[in-house]
Amino acid sequence: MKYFPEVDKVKYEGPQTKNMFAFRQYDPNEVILGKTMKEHLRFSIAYWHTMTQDGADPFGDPVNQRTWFGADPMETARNRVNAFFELLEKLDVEYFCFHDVDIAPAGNSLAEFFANLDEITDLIKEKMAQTGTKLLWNTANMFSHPRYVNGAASTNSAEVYAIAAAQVKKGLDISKKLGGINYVFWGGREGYETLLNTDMQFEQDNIARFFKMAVDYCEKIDHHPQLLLEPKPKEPSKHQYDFDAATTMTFLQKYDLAKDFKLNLEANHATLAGHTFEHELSVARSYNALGSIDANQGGMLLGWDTDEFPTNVYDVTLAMTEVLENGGLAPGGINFDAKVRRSSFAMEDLLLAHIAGMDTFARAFKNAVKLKEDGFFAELKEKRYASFKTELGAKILNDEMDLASLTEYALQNPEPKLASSHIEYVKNRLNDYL
Ligand code: XUL
Ligand code: CO
Repeated sequence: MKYFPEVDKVKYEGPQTKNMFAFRQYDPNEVILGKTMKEHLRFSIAYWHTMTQDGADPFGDPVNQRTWFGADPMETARNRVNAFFELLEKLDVEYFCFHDVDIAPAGNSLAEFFANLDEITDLIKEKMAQTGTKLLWNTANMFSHPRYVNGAASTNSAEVYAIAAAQVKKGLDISKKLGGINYVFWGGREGYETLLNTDMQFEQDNIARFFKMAVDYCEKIDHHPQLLLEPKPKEPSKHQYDFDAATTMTFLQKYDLAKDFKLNLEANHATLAGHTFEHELSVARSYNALGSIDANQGGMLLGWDTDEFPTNVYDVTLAMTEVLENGGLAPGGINFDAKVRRSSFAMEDLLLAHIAGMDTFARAFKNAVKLKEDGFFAELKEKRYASFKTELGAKILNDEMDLASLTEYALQNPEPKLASSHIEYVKNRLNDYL
C-alpha cells in the first residue's frame, strides 16, 4: 500500500466534509430499493486510462507523474498491478476492465506477448483472490498496433485477420482464467477511411464471421461471459460500422448474432453519434440489449472523444432512469472509461477523479429513484398516450383496425383537439429533483 498514501480507505462522509479523499454522495452500504448502493452501481475501474494514459496530447508531451515505473517493462507491468489493486481497494470498487495491451508489454513477438500476459494474469488472479475483486470485462486491443491500420476483423489482410483471431482467443482464455463476467468488442478500426477502395458488405461479412468464431470458442472452452459490442461512430476511423446502438443492433440481427451479444454503451460515443446517452440506453433497452455502461462525458464544444470523468448530474440522472427501467445492469456494470484532464497529473488525482465519478452516479441514482417513486416520467407518458386507452385507441392496439375502418372513423368524427406538451413546465419540475 504505497502508491496512494493519502488515504487508507475512501469513506462516505457526506456533502459537508472538507476531506478531499471522502465520498460526498456515495455511501456503498446505503440500502436503496432493497440493495446496497454498491450492489446497484457495480462500479468498475478501467486499466487503460488509469494505469497507462500518460497525459500526452497531439500538441504536448506526457505530463502525468506516475510512481510505478520500474527497471524494465515487465517490472513496470507488475508494479502497475499492485498500484491498480491498491486503488480498487481504497475506493472500495469491486470490478475492473482491461485491454490485453494495457496489462502486459507486447514484447518482440506474439508468442512473447502471450507469455507476458500469462505471467501478469497470474499476478492479477492472485490479487483478485486477496481483494475479492472481479473482472467485469476484458478485451483485445486490435486498433493500436500498426498492423491494424486497415482494421482487424474488417482488414483487407487475411494474415492480420489471423493475428486478431489469436488475440481474441487469448482474451477469452484469460477471461476464463480470471472468471470474466463479460467480454467486450470495440471495433476501433472496424470501419473505413473512404468507400473508394472499400467493399463494405465484404468487410461486414468478415466481422460477423469473426464474431461467430468467438461464440463458438466460448462454447468450446465452456466459458460464457456475456459478449458485448461497443458502438462508436468515428475516431479513430472516419466511419465506424458500429455507429450507434441502432446500427449495431441491425448488424447483430442481420447476422443472427443478437442472441449472443448485448451492447456496452458509452456516454461520449453517444454524443459523437449525435445522440443523448439516454437515447442510446433506451434504444438498447428496446432490444433487451442493454449490457453495460462505459461512464464518461464529452466536452460539448468539441467533436472528439474527450473521455472526461462524469460530473454532469442532469445527464447521469436521465441515464440512471434508463438503468432503473432496465432493472439494473447486472451482469454489466458502470465502468469509468474516463481519464483525468491533462492538468490533473498527480497520482492523487486518480483517487479524486474516481470519487467525483462515483459521487455523481450515486447522486444521479438517488435522483432517478425519487423520480421513479414519484412516478414522474410514468405520469407524463401516461397522459401523453391517453388516447390509446379510449375505445378507438384500444382497437388500434389490439390490431382490430385497418386503413378502411380508420378512414371511416376519421370521416365521421371532428378534427381532434390538440393538447400542449408544456415542455418548459416539465423541465422546470425536473430541476426540482437535481
Ligand atoms: C474507445 C473506447 C474503448 C473501449 C474498449 O473510445 O471506449 O476504450 O471501451 O476498447
Ligand atoms: Co469505452
